[in-house]
Amino acid sequence: MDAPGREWWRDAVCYQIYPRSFQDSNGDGIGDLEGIIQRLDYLNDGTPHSLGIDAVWLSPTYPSPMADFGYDVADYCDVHPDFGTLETMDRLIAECHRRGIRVLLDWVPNHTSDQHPWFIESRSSRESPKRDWYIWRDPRPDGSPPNNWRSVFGGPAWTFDERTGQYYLHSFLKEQPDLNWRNPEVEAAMLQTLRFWFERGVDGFRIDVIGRILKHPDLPDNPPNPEWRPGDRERFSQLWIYNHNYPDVFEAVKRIRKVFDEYPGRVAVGEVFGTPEEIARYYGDADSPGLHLAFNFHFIHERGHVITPWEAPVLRRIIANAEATVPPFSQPCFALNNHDRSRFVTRQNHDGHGLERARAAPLLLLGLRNTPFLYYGEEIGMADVDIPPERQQDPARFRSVGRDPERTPMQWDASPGRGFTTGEPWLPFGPPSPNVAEQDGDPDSLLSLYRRAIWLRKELPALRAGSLTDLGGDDSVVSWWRQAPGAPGVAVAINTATVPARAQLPFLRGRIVLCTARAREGERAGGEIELPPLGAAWIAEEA
Ligand code: TEU
Ligand code: CA
Repeated sequence: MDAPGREWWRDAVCYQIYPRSFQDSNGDGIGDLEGIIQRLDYLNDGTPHSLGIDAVWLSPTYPSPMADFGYDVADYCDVHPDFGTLETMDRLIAECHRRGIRVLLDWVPNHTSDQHPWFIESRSSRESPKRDWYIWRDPRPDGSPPNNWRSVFGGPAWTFDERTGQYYLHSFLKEQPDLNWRNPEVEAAMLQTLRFWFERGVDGFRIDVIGRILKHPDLPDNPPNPEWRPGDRERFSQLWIYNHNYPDVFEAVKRIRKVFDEYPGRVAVGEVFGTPEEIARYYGDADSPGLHLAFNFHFIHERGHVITPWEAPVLRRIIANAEATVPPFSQPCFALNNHDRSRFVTRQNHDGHGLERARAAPLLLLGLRNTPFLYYGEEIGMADVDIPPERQQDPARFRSVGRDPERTPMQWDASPGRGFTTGEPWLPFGPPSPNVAEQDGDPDSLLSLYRRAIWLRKELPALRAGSLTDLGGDDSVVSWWRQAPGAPGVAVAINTATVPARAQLPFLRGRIVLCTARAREGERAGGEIELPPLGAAWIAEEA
């Protein structure tokens, strides 16, 4: 399946499935593992009629009270009955592997559910052998929490437990107590959960909020953020220096990596936040590696909650920063969407041109030197869905509506159940278009563009594995050049302006192999080409 000596994940196109929302197989309105199995041919049937996905990442599928829809894990070594059983997961892994699709699960090491047996034991008494598995502290003399840390989802990061008279720390919901990674027993127990799944054939993990697992040992107050203004989100009111990307995290990551190395071919992809330098640090060093890959979300947001504009100079800076910082033994890992963020089409629609930008998006994401992650529905241009107050599910309210709008069920067709369910979906569908059925046979559809992009990437070594050189560009055009030994070079050019623009190419003879305007594909290209408004193209060198 792979070139000898080259790890599969370097060439892979990955696809995030939010299991509740991909395919329901039993009419309860909740997506499940059996449903995912039914849809695997859509992801990769070995032909360019399918998307050509190489790996799926499933958001958490473990037993959970679902306070945070599975990111509150009650048992790391089982499957939630809503999704199936361990047997279904074994079959899903086998069915994926039969199609050459790798399987990544979601590992949540920072916190468990408050219903996890470890926490139930820990909170039972101050003398519990598991007391120190979580982070318990006495109140301050006035009864207030031990420090000023705020929860990511708002409110204090501490909850007082009447029974034992202490506070416990939770970086997210109070139903998600933080594990104490300074206790070696906790680390050992968590690492064992990785081995459990590796033994069952899982190919790797996306690691949830890895940057928070170790805090400053003294838990000091965080300093106020001087840039914060009333009305900004509360969690930005302080600088997270003692509970986020704290230096000890980077050493723990290396110990976690060693468990991955016990099982050949496995990959660790971290959900990390920070500057390009902080992201790069998660990869570790050549002689003591950390994560294989660390997500770079800068195309979504660079700092805090400010949406990254679709502007050539900004995109160019993000690419240059990643190229300059990620160590040479690995490569960047970009995503334009995930289950926590407003979808691209909506995010980039301030002037009504969101869908046009969404056509250029795959040429950016799949044209970069990186392991790209798509989010289900991105390939058909799904937008955020308005959720009426009585249907809202997500308890996290850092946006007024939480994260439900980007988590709505996959739209397979325009039927009442959208091909997703025969029952009542757990979140409303929104309008029946876009959907897979309407785009499937249409060569001009976004879905067809994604399919062509992914299959071309497999065919062109320069795109899959080549080096990247910035081609300069200007305020309208961001462009770069991909090159691999013995293979035709490929130029990627993206016009972020709403008027036509010209892109300079570094060779005299080439051909457009992919374009947001399909009619342009096959066109010969000289030293420069004209790009349509918000358009993009891949141009391959010809001998
Ligand atoms: O997210 C971590 C996280 O901090 C982001 O959710 C982000 O800060 C947030 O969306 C607000 O901007 C991960 C998971 O992806 C998320 O779904 C979980 O809720 C969270 O961890 C807790 O496990
Ligand atoms: Ca179901």
